[in-house]
Amino acid sequence: MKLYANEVSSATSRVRIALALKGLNVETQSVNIFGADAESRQPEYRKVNPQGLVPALLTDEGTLITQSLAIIEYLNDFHPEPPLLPAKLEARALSRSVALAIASEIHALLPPRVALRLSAIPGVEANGIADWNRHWIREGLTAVEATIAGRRTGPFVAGDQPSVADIFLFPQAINTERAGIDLSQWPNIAEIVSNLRAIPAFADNAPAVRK
Ligand SMILES: N[C@@H](CCC(=O)N[C@@H](CS)C(=O)NCC(=O)O)C(=O)O
Repeated sequence: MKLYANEVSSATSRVRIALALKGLNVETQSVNIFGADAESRQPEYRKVNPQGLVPALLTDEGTLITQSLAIIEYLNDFHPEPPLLPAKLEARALSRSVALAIASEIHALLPPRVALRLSAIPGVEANGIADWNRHWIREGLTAVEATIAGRRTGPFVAGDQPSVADIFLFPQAINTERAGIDLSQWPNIAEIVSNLRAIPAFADNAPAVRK
């Protein structure tokens, strides 16, 4: 298998965490995603992934899988241990809900392509983009906190084992702190993230800081 990846990308970090939890090694091809003429925007990479995004996973059968949740569910089906979705139906749904709340309602508003487009609008400055990012992070994580408050039964979002919800939460939480936002305002998230930091598969695969 080959993973098209970027070390700063939080969506790639999710897949790296899942691979580490499973103990799987894959070949990695780094794709630059920053700047108007980034490699990810070039026709060559669009032939690989028409969305021009990372991560993307090329399976041993030669099939390309895009979107981190689909990639992680594929890996979970391919190599079932340890399971990355809880056994109980409601907990499985909660885990996917939280993963999607982060991927679709927070992260989707923050990546390089969004910043690039915002910066092309006359009058929008770098601090305006930083403000935009903090707004969507705060609104999104406040909703995630309310979603999981009272429903947690263990040290993680949905149960006694890390699941896809934790895999999506961790990189977002790391980037939230890097944006200067204190996690302590969301007590459940702060506690879960502190538990996840103690697990090497998470700690070793956080998104890198952009140089
Ligand atoms: N929903 C996608 C998001 C993928 C995504 O936005 N990846 C970012 C890096 S974290 C990217 O490739 N960005 C390139 C760009 O924004 O131009 C997933 O979960 O895989």
